[in-house]
Amino acid sequence: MLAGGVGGARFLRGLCRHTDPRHTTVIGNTGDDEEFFGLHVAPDLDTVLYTLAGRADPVRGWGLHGETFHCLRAVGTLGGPTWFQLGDRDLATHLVRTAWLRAGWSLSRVTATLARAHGVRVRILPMTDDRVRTFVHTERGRLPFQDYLVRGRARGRVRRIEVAGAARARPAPGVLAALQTSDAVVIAPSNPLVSIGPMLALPGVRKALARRRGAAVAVSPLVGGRAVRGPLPRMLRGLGLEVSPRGVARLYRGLVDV
Ligand code: FO1
Repeated sequence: MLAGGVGGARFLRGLCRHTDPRHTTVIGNTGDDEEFFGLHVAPDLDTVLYTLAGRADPVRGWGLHGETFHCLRAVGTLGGPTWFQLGDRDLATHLVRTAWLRAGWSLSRVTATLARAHGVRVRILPMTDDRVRTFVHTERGRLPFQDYLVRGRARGRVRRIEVAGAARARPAPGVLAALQTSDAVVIAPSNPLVSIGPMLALPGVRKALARRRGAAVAVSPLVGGRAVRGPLPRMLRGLGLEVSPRGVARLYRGLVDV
């Protein structure tokens, strides 16, 4: 399964009730990853991890259930930025991830180690171990994804989505093999532009999907013209694309059967 953040993670949780988690692989978007206070934050991978571990905040969908924000408040009193809400226990994830990455581990190894620590048996693969960064171009300029979504509340007409670094990045070990050899591929009801799009922009991913023999199914993140979550309708409109499951299907033309 290819998945972004909250919508993808919740769908995956449902899917895993009907599949053997040990035979399920999720490929997660890392285009949203950002550095805060020198720490590597991987929101989509963490949302998948926390959701599958049964520890995600049930209302927000991201972050940990029962989280506290003492550190963030202390940052605020010192005059530091607080627009991206990093919880106290969530910070532990970013601390160990950053330490392991600095020690030379790949993001794949970090992610697998965190999944084991949470008792998650589904295989979680980052889409790439290389640095890929999604930027949203609006009339307000070129914004890193979290700046656009969280700090700027997805304001401004979207003109272009840029996935910087994708052309030179390699899919993480196991990604292309999973797409080629699995019985079925499911594209989760995630944002096709900024969650799934960065994965499709990696060399070899589109080809692997187009050539595979088993079923490939995409689930629309739009229901009744509204997104399950997030600013997708606004983004599609800004780009002049149809706000409907058909509009989403067009983005996956040649890649999925259903
Ligand atoms: N989303 C928000 O709308 N506001 C936040 O302050 C915020 C903090 C945050 C911290 C850790 C994390 O893993 C995710 C967080 N998210 C927050 C969600 C995230 O911005 C997006 O939902 C994803 O990047 C899009 O899939």
